Amino acid sequence: MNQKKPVVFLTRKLPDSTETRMRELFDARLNESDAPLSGDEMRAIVKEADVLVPTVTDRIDADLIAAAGDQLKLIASFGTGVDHIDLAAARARGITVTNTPGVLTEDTADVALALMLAVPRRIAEGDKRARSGNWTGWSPTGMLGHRINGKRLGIIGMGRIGSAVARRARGFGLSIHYHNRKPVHPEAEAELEATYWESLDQMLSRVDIVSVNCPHTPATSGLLNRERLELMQPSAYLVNTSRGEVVDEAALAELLASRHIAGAGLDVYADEPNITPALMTLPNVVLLPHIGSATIEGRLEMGDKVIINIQTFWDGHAPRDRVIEAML
Ligand code: 8YV
Repeated sequence: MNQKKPVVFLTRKLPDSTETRMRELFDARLNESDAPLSGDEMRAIVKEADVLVPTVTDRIDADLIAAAGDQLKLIASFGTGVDHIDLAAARARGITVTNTPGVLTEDTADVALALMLAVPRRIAEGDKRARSGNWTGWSPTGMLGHRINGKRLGIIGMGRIGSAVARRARGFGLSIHYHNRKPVHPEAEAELEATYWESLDQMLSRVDIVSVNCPHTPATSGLLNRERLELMQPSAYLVNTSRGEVVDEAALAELLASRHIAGAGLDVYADEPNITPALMTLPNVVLLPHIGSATIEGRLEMGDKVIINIQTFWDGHAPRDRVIEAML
Protein backbone atom coordinates (compact mmCIF):
# COMPACT_ATOMS: atom_id res chain seq x y z
CA MET A 1 0.00 0.00 0.00
CA ASN A 2 1.14 3.50 -0.93
CA GLN A 3 2.13 5.47 2.21
CA LYS A 4 2.43 8.86 0.52
CA LYS A 5 -0.81 10.78 0.00
CA PRO A 6 -1.45 11.44 -3.69
CA VAL A 7 -1.32 15.01 -4.94
CA VAL A 8 -4.84 15.48 -6.31
CA PHE A 9 -5.72 18.58 -8.33
CA LEU A 10 -9.38 19.59 -8.69
CA THR A 11 -9.96 21.79 -11.72
CA ARG A 12 -13.31 23.17 -10.48
CA LYS A 13 -15.07 23.83 -7.18
CA LEU A 14 -16.76 20.60 -5.99
CA PRO A 15 -19.31 20.26 -3.14
CA ASP A 16 -17.82 21.32 0.19
CA SER A 17 -18.15 17.87 1.77
CA THR A 18 -16.43 16.24 -1.23
CA GLU A 19 -13.56 18.70 -1.01
CA THR A 20 -13.26 18.30 2.77
CA ARG A 21 -13.08 14.51 2.50
CA MET A 22 -10.50 14.83 -0.26
CA ARG A 23 -8.41 17.12 1.95
CA GLU A 24 -8.58 14.49 4.73
CA LEU A 25 -7.58 11.61 2.49
CA PHE A 26 -5.31 13.17 -0.11
CA ASP A 27 -2.95 16.06 -0.67
CA ALA A 28 -5.84 17.79 -2.43
CA ARG A 29 -5.39 21.14 -4.19
CA LEU A 30 -8.67 22.99 -4.62
CA ASN A 31 -9.89 25.58 -7.10
CA GLU A 32 -11.91 27.73 -4.72
CA SER A 33 -12.66 30.41 -7.30
CA ASP A 34 -14.27 27.76 -9.58
CA ALA A 35 -13.00 29.68 -12.63
CA PRO A 36 -12.17 27.24 -15.45
CA LEU A 37 -8.38 26.94 -15.67
CA SER A 38 -6.46 28.33 -18.64
CA GLY A 39 -4.31 26.13 -20.86
CA ASP A 40 -1.17 27.35 -19.07
CA GLU A 41 -2.69 26.64 -15.65
CA MET A 42 -3.69 23.14 -16.76
CA ARG A 43 -0.18 22.47 -18.10
CA ALA A 44 1.28 23.62 -14.80
CA ILE A 45 -0.90 21.35 -12.66
CA VAL A 46 -0.39 18.18 -14.71
CA LYS A 47 3.34 18.59 -14.07
CA GLU A 48 2.69 18.22 -10.33
CA ALA A 49 -0.47 16.10 -10.03
CA ASP A 50 -0.49 12.39 -9.24
CA VAL A 51 -4.20 12.51 -9.88
CA LEU A 52 -6.17 15.03 -11.95
CA VAL A 53 -9.88 15.54 -11.24
CA PRO A 54 -11.30 17.35 -14.27
CA THR A 55 -14.87 18.02 -15.36
CA VAL A 56 -16.63 18.30 -18.69
CA THR A 57 -15.40 21.92 -18.99
CA ASP A 58 -11.75 20.87 -19.27
CA ARG A 59 -10.06 19.78 -22.50
CA ILE A 60 -7.71 16.91 -21.67
CA ASP A 61 -6.20 16.50 -25.12
CA ALA A 62 -3.07 14.75 -26.37
CA ASP A 63 -0.96 17.93 -25.99
CA LEU A 64 -1.93 18.34 -22.35
CA ILE A 65 -1.27 14.66 -21.66
CA ALA A 66 2.13 14.99 -23.38
CA ALA A 67 2.90 17.93 -21.05
CA ALA A 68 2.13 15.86 -17.92
CA GLY A 69 4.86 14.70 -15.60
CA ASP A 70 5.55 10.96 -15.26
CA GLN A 71 3.88 11.00 -11.83
CA LEU A 72 0.41 11.60 -13.36
CA LYS A 73 -1.16 8.17 -13.26
CA LEU A 74 -4.89 8.78 -12.85
CA ILE A 75 -7.47 11.08 -14.40
CA ALA A 76 -10.50 10.69 -12.13
CA SER A 77 -13.13 12.69 -13.99
CA PHE A 78 -16.09 14.19 -12.14
CA GLY A 79 -18.86 13.19 -14.59
CA THR A 80 -19.96 10.33 -16.78
CA GLY A 81 -19.13 11.56 -20.29
CA VAL A 82 -15.45 11.25 -21.15
CA ASP A 83 -15.43 12.92 -24.55
CA HIS A 84 -13.35 15.78 -23.12
CA ILE A 85 -10.47 13.34 -22.53
CA ASP A 86 -8.22 11.87 -25.22
CA LEU A 87 -8.48 8.29 -24.00
CA ALA A 88 -6.01 6.90 -26.52
CA ALA A 89 -3.36 9.44 -25.51
CA ALA A 90 -3.97 8.64 -21.83
CA ARG A 91 -3.68 4.91 -22.46
CA ALA A 92 -0.48 5.39 -24.46
CA ARG A 93 1.03 7.21 -21.45
CA GLY A 94 -0.17 4.50 -19.03
CA ILE A 95 -2.67 6.86 -17.38
CA THR A 96 -5.85 5.29 -16.01
CA VAL A 97 -9.11 7.19 -16.60
CA THR A 98 -12.19 6.85 -14.39
CA ASN A 99 -15.64 8.46 -14.50
CA THR A 100 -18.80 8.47 -12.34
CA PRO A 101 -21.44 6.35 -14.08
CA GLY A 102 -24.74 5.35 -12.55
CA VAL A 103 -25.23 8.14 -10.02
CA LEU A 104 -26.62 10.69 -12.47
CA THR A 105 -28.82 8.33 -14.48
CA GLU A 106 -32.15 9.11 -12.83
CA ASP A 107 -31.56 12.87 -12.64
CA THR A 108 -30.64 13.11 -16.31
CA ALA A 109 -33.63 10.98 -17.29
CA ASP A 110 -35.87 13.34 -15.29
CA VAL A 111 -34.64 16.31 -17.30
CA ALA A 112 -35.14 14.42 -20.58
CA LEU A 113 -38.76 13.80 -19.58
CA ALA A 114 -39.16 17.40 -18.43
CA LEU A 115 -38.11 18.57 -21.91
CA MET A 116 -40.33 15.95 -23.56
CA LEU A 117 -43.30 17.44 -21.72
CA ALA A 118 -42.20 21.06 -21.88
CA VAL A 119 -41.88 21.42 -25.64
CA PRO A 120 -45.08 19.78 -26.99
CA ARG A 121 -47.13 21.23 -24.11
CA ARG A 122 -45.49 24.69 -24.47
CA ILE A 123 -44.63 24.90 -20.76
CA ALA A 124 -41.85 27.51 -21.06
CA GLU A 125 -43.96 29.65 -23.40
CA GLY A 126 -46.87 29.32 -20.98
CA ASP A 127 -44.73 30.46 -18.06
CA LYS A 128 -43.69 33.56 -20.04
CA ARG A 129 -47.30 34.26 -21.01
CA ALA A 130 -48.53 33.97 -17.40
CA ARG A 131 -45.88 36.42 -16.16
CA SER A 132 -46.20 38.84 -19.08
CA GLY A 133 -49.19 40.77 -17.84
CA ASN A 134 -50.76 40.19 -21.28
CA TRP A 135 -52.63 37.00 -20.47
CA THR A 136 -56.27 37.64 -21.26
CA GLY A 137 -57.57 34.44 -19.64
CA TRP A 138 -58.50 30.93 -20.67
CA SER A 139 -59.64 30.36 -24.21
CA PRO A 140 -60.73 27.19 -26.01
CA THR A 141 -58.09 27.66 -28.66
CA GLY A 142 -55.38 29.30 -26.56
CA MET A 143 -51.88 27.82 -26.16
CA LEU A 144 -52.72 24.49 -27.75
CA GLY A 145 -49.92 21.98 -27.79
CA HIS A 146 -49.71 18.30 -28.67
CA ARG A 147 -50.69 15.27 -26.62
CA ILE A 148 -47.93 13.03 -25.25
CA ASN A 149 -50.06 10.00 -24.42
CA GLY A 150 -50.19 7.41 -27.20
CA LYS A 151 -47.20 8.78 -29.13
CA ARG A 152 -44.02 6.94 -30.11
CA LEU A 153 -40.69 7.74 -28.48
CA GLY A 154 -37.46 6.85 -30.32
CA ILE A 155 -34.47 6.57 -27.99
CA ILE A 156 -31.00 6.77 -29.49
CA GLY A 157 -28.70 4.89 -27.11
CA MET A 158 -30.40 2.44 -24.78
CA GLY A 159 -27.79 2.42 -22.02
CA ARG A 160 -28.45 3.30 -18.39
CA ILE A 161 -29.91 6.74 -19.09
CA GLY A 162 -31.83 5.66 -22.21
CA SER A 163 -33.44 2.83 -20.24
CA ALA A 164 -34.33 5.19 -17.37
CA VAL A 165 -35.94 7.54 -19.92
CA ALA A 166 -37.88 4.59 -21.36
CA ARG A 167 -39.20 3.52 -17.95
CA ARG A 168 -40.47 7.03 -17.21
CA ALA A 169 -41.88 7.53 -20.69
CA ARG A 170 -44.02 4.41 -20.37
CA GLY A 171 -45.75 6.08 -17.44
CA PHE A 172 -46.71 8.95 -19.74
CA GLY A 173 -48.26 6.55 -22.26
CA LEU A 174 -45.45 6.66 -24.82
CA SER A 175 -44.52 3.50 -26.68
CA ILE A 176 -40.81 2.78 -26.73
CA HIS A 177 -38.67 2.44 -29.84
CA TYR A 178 -34.90 2.46 -29.76
CA HIS A 179 -31.76 2.38 -31.82
CA ASN A 180 -28.62 0.98 -30.26
CA ARG A 181 -25.46 -0.75 -31.46
CA LYS A 182 -27.21 -3.98 -30.49
CA PRO A 183 -30.58 -4.91 -28.98
CA VAL A 184 -30.83 -4.83 -25.19
CA HIS A 185 -31.41 -8.02 -23.24
CA PRO A 186 -34.69 -9.66 -24.35
CA GLU A 187 -36.05 -9.45 -20.80
CA ALA A 188 -35.44 -5.68 -20.64
CA GLU A 189 -36.96 -5.29 -24.10
CA ALA A 190 -40.03 -7.27 -23.06
CA GLU A 191 -40.43 -5.30 -19.83
CA LEU A 192 -40.42 -2.01 -21.72
CA GLU A 193 -42.36 -3.47 -24.67
CA ALA A 194 -39.64 -1.80 -26.70
CA THR A 195 -39.13 -2.08 -30.45
CA TYR A 196 -35.53 -2.28 -31.65
CA TRP A 197 -34.52 -0.53 -34.88
CA GLU A 198 -31.22 -1.59 -36.35
CA SER A 199 -31.64 1.25 -38.83
CA LEU A 200 -31.62 4.68 -37.17
CA ASP A 201 -32.91 6.22 -40.41
CA GLN A 202 -35.97 4.01 -40.40
CA MET A 203 -36.73 4.77 -36.77
CA LEU A 204 -36.35 8.54 -37.20
CA SER A 205 -39.07 8.74 -39.82
CA ARG A 206 -41.58 6.83 -37.68
CA VAL A 207 -41.42 8.26 -34.18
CA ASP A 208 -43.03 11.36 -32.66
CA ILE A 209 -40.29 12.23 -30.16
CA VAL A 210 -36.58 11.49 -30.56
CA SER A 211 -34.45 11.39 -27.40
CA VAL A 212 -30.66 11.44 -27.70
CA ASN A 213 -29.11 9.35 -24.92
CA CYS A 214 -25.95 7.94 -26.47
CA PRO A 215 -22.46 9.06 -25.43
CA HIS A 216 -20.46 11.35 -27.71
CA THR A 217 -17.83 9.16 -29.36
CA PRO A 218 -16.18 9.23 -32.80
CA ALA A 219 -19.02 6.94 -33.94
CA THR A 220 -21.82 9.24 -32.73
CA SER A 221 -20.27 12.62 -33.56
CA GLY A 222 -22.67 14.33 -35.99
CA LEU A 223 -24.93 11.27 -35.95
CA LEU A 224 -28.02 13.45 -36.32
CA ASN A 225 -26.75 15.34 -39.35
CA ARG A 226 -28.97 17.37 -41.67
CA GLU A 227 -29.97 14.35 -43.79
CA ARG A 228 -31.05 12.37 -40.73
CA LEU A 229 -32.85 15.31 -39.12
CA GLU A 230 -34.76 15.76 -42.37
CA LEU A 231 -36.08 12.22 -41.98
CA MET A 232 -38.04 13.30 -38.89
CA GLN A 233 -41.73 13.98 -39.30
CA PRO A 234 -42.79 17.67 -39.32
CA SER A 235 -44.88 16.91 -36.23
CA ALA A 236 -41.93 15.37 -34.36
CA TYR A 237 -39.84 16.71 -31.46
CA LEU A 238 -36.17 16.27 -30.59
CA VAL A 239 -34.79 16.13 -27.05
CA ASN A 240 -31.05 16.08 -26.35
CA THR A 241 -29.66 15.56 -22.83
CA SER A 242 -26.48 13.77 -23.97
CA ARG A 243 -23.94 15.85 -25.87
CA GLY A 244 -24.43 18.66 -28.38
CA GLU A 245 -21.87 17.19 -30.77
CA VAL A 246 -24.25 14.32 -31.62
CA VAL A 247 -26.59 16.77 -33.40
CA ASP A 248 -25.86 19.25 -36.20
CA GLU A 249 -27.04 22.31 -34.26
CA ALA A 250 -27.08 24.72 -37.23
CA ALA A 251 -29.14 22.32 -39.35
CA LEU A 252 -31.47 21.71 -36.42
CA ALA A 253 -32.04 25.46 -35.98
CA GLU A 254 -32.92 25.81 -39.68
CA LEU A 255 -35.28 22.83 -39.68
CA LEU A 256 -37.01 24.13 -36.54
CA ALA A 257 -37.37 27.63 -38.03
CA SER A 258 -38.93 26.21 -41.21
CA ARG A 259 -41.11 23.82 -39.13
CA HIS A 260 -39.66 20.72 -40.79
CA ILE A 261 -39.32 19.65 -37.14
CA ALA A 262 -42.04 20.72 -34.69
CA GLY A 263 -39.82 21.54 -31.71
CA ALA A 264 -36.76 20.72 -29.65
CA GLY A 265 -35.70 20.57 -26.01
CA LEU A 266 -31.96 20.90 -25.54
CA ASP A 267 -29.80 20.68 -22.41
CA VAL A 268 -26.46 20.35 -24.19
CA TYR A 269 -24.65 22.16 -27.01
CA ALA A 270 -21.64 21.48 -29.22
CA ASP A 271 -19.69 24.56 -28.08
CA GLU A 272 -20.82 25.20 -24.51
CA PRO A 273 -21.46 27.76 -23.14
CA ASN A 274 -22.10 29.13 -26.66
CA ILE A 275 -25.46 28.29 -28.21
CA THR A 276 -26.21 28.66 -31.92
CA PRO A 277 -27.81 32.15 -31.94
CA ALA A 278 -30.62 31.08 -34.30
CA LEU A 279 -31.92 28.69 -31.62
CA MET A 280 -32.30 31.49 -29.08
CA THR A 281 -35.15 33.24 -30.84
CA LEU A 282 -37.26 30.22 -31.78
CA PRO A 283 -40.52 29.83 -29.83
CA ASN A 284 -40.68 26.06 -30.41
CA VAL A 285 -37.47 25.39 -28.50
CA VAL A 286 -36.74 24.99 -24.78
CA LEU A 287 -33.09 25.58 -23.91
CA LEU A 288 -31.52 24.53 -20.60
CA PRO A 289 -27.95 25.30 -19.42
CA HIS A 290 -26.63 21.68 -19.12
CA ILE A 291 -28.47 20.86 -15.89
CA GLY A 292 -29.26 17.18 -16.59
CA SER A 293 -27.30 15.94 -13.60
CA ALA A 294 -27.50 19.12 -11.52
CA THR A 295 -28.97 17.85 -8.26
CA ILE A 296 -27.34 18.26 -4.86
CA GLU A 297 -27.73 14.52 -4.23
CA GLY A 298 -26.19 13.63 -7.59
CA ARG A 299 -23.19 15.92 -7.17
CA LEU A 300 -22.45 14.42 -3.73
CA GLU A 301 -22.64 10.90 -5.15
CA MET A 302 -20.39 11.90 -8.04
CA GLY A 303 -17.91 13.23 -5.48
CA ASP A 304 -18.08 9.97 -3.50
CA LYS A 305 -17.37 8.01 -6.66
CA VAL A 306 -14.36 10.15 -7.52
CA ILE A 307 -12.98 9.65 -3.99
CA ILE A 308 -13.48 5.86 -4.12
CA ASN A 309 -11.89 5.70 -7.56
CA ILE A 310 -8.82 7.62 -6.36
CA GLN A 311 -8.47 5.68 -3.10
CA THR A 312 -8.90 2.30 -4.84
CA PHE A 313 -6.32 3.21 -7.45
CA TRP A 314 -3.87 4.61 -4.90
CA ASP A 315 -4.24 1.42 -2.83
CA GLY A 316 -3.04 -0.51 -5.87
CA HIS A 317 -6.33 -1.92 -7.14
CA ALA A 318 -8.23 -1.43 -10.38
CA PRO A 319 -11.00 1.14 -9.78
CA ARG A 320 -14.42 -0.10 -10.70
CA ASP A 321 -15.22 2.94 -12.85
CA ARG A 322 -12.17 2.82 -15.09
CA VAL A 323 -13.06 3.77 -18.63
CA ILE A 324 -12.21 1.24 -21.26
CA GLU A 325 -12.40 2.65 -24.78
CA ALA A 326 -13.93 -0.50 -26.21
CA MET A 327 -16.93 -0.01 -23.93
CA LEU A 328 -17.83 3.31 -25.56
C1 8YV B 1 -21.91 16.40 -15.59
C2 8YV B 1 -22.48 15.32 -17.80
O1 8YV B 1 -22.42 17.25 -14.67
O2 8YV B 1 -21.55 13.58 -16.51
C3 8YV B 1 -21.76 14.03 -17.61
O3 8YV B 1 -21.40 13.42 -18.62
O4 8YV B 1 -22.78 15.66 -18.87
C4 8YV B 1 -22.85 16.27 -16.74
O5 8YV B 1 -24.19 16.17 -16.46
C5 8YV B 1 -20.57 16.88 -16.07
O6 8YV B 1 -20.02 16.00 -16.96
C6 8YV B 1 -19.61 17.13 -14.94
O7 8YV B 1 -18.29 17.00 -15.39
